[in-house]
Amino acid sequence: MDYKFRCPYCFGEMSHKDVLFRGVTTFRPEEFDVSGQGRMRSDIEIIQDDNERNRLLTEYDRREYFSAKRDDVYNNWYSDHKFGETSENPGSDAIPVYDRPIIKPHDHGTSGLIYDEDGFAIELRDPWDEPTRERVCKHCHNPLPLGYGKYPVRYISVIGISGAGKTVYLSKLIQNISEYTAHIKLATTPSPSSVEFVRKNPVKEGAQLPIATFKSAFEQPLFYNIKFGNGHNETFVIYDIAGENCEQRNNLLRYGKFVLNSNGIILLIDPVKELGINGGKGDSKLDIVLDNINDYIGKKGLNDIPLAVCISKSDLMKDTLTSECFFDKVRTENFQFNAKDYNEISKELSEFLQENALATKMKLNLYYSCYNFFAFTALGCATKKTYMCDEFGEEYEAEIPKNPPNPKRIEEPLFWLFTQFGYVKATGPIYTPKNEEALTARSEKSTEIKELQEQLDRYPRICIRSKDRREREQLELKIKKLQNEIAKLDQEIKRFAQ
Ligand SMILES: Nc1nc2c(ncn2[C@@H]2O[C@H](COP(=O)(O)OP(=O)(O)OP(=O)(O)O)[C@@H](O)[C@H]2O)c(=O)[nH]1
Ligand SMILES: [Mg+2]
Ligand SMILES: [Zn+2]
Repeated sequence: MDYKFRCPYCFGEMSHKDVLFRGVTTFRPEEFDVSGQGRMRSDIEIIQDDNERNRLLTEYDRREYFSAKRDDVYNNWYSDHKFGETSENPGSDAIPVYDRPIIKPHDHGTSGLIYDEDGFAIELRDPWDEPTRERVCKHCHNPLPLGYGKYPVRYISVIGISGAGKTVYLSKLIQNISEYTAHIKLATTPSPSSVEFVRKNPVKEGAQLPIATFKSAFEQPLFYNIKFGNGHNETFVIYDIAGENCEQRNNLLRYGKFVLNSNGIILLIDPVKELGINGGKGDSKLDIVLDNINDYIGKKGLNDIPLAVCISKSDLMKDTLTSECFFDKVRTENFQFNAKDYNEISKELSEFLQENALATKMKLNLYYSCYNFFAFTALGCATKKTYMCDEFGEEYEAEIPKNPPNPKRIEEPLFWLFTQFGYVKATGPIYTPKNEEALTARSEKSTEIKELQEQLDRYPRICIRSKDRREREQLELKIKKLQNEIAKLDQEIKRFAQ
C-alpha cells in the first residue's frame, strides 16, 4: 500500500517511501581516516598502494558523509520564512539532532527501507547497522513524528492576539488530553514533542507562567494520535500561532498557510483587552485579525473551516456570565457531546457578544459559515507577581498562579470540532449563532410570503385585464423566489444543527 501525506511544516506532498532519515552514527573529522591516524584526505591520496589507497578513500568519503554539519535545506526553511533560528529541541547529545547527517535508502552503504507489519516505511539502517526511526520531510528536512503519515491527518490552528492565553491553554489541554478524550471514548497519545511543549511551558502552582511566544519564532507543531473504538486512527497537528503574527498582514502571509490548511480554527479572545471586562479598554485588534485572515484566504462567500470562537480567562468574568455551566466541568452524556449544557453557554455568549462586540459578531457572520462560541479558563485561579532568581542569581519579576490551576471547559471547543469532524455525536441539536440568524431570516421571509399571498388573493383567478395578469404574475414570481430562499435556509439550518 502507498501511504501519501503532506509535511506538517512545509505542506509538501510525499509518499512514505520518499522520507529521509536522521542518521545515528556520526564521525568527527579526525575519525574520517579509518586507520585511526587522523590523516587528511590529501595525505591519503598520495598512498602508493592502489588497493590500500582506494579502501581508505572510500571509507573516508563515507565517514565524511556521515559527519555532523549544519543542514542548509533545514536551516533555509526557517530563514526563508523569516522564522529565525529553529525552535526544535536540540536534544541532550553534544550534536544537536538537526545537525545529524540526513540519509536516504541505498545511499553510501545504507539499507533499504524497513516496513512495519502494515507496509508503512519506518526505519533505515546505516552502514554500521545502527537503526534510525527519525524520519524527516524530503522537502524541508523537518522532523516527522513517529507514525506520522500512516493515518489521516487533521490540522488545527490556535490563533488570537498576543497575551490572549494560547500557550497557557495549549499547555493545559495537551497535559490532560488523554483524560479529556476518554470522556468521549477516544484514546489519545501525545507525541514526545507535545510532551516537550508542556515541559517547556509549565502551568502549575508557583511556577512562572509561559512568557510571550517570541513573535518571529515558529513554535514546533504539536502532535497527538487518536484511536477510535473501531481501531481507526487519526493524527492531529496543532499550531500555536503567536499573536503578533495574526495582527500584522505581512506576518500572516508567513503563517497564513497553517491557517489555510487547517481543518479547524480555535480563536482565543481576551475578555479584558478585547472585550473591556474588568475595566479593560477593549480594542479592535480582534477585528483586524479576522479581516486579515479573511483577506488572506481571499475566498468569495463564506469560509467553511469550523471556527471555535473562545473567550479565554473566563475566571475574570464571574460577575458577568450568569449560567452556572460556565464554571462547571464539562459533563458528557453516554460519551456524547452534551448539547443541553453547551447550548446554554452558546446562547448566552451570542447575546453577550451581540451587546459587547457587535462588529466582531457581524464579521464572523459575514466570513464564516460554521462557527460557535465558547468560554473557558485554563488557570481557573488568580495570578500574582513575584520575584524569582535566574540561573545567575539575578532577581526578575515573574507571574505565577496563586493556587493549583483548575481549568474549566478547555476541552469543549475541541469536542465541538470533533462533532464537526463526525467523531462524536451530540446529545441533541447544537445551537449555533448561524441558526439563530437563519431562523430569523426564515420567519421574516414567511411573513413576507403571507403578505404577498394576501395581495394575490385579491385578484380574480382568471384576470381579463392584461395589467392585472402582469401584476399577478409578478406576485407569483416573488413568492416563488422567497420560497426558494426559504428552502436554502432550511438546508442551512439543518446543516448547522448537526
Ligand atoms: N486569569 C487568567 N489569566 C490567564 C489565563 N490564561 C492565561 N492567562 C494570563 O495571560 C497571560 C498570557 O498567556 P499566554 O498563554 O502566554 O498568551 P499567548 O496568547 O500565548 O500570547 P503570545 O504568545 O504573546 O501570542 C498569562 O501569562 C497569564 O497571566 C486564564 O485562564 N485566566
Ligand atoms: Mg504564546
Ligand atoms: Zn516539509
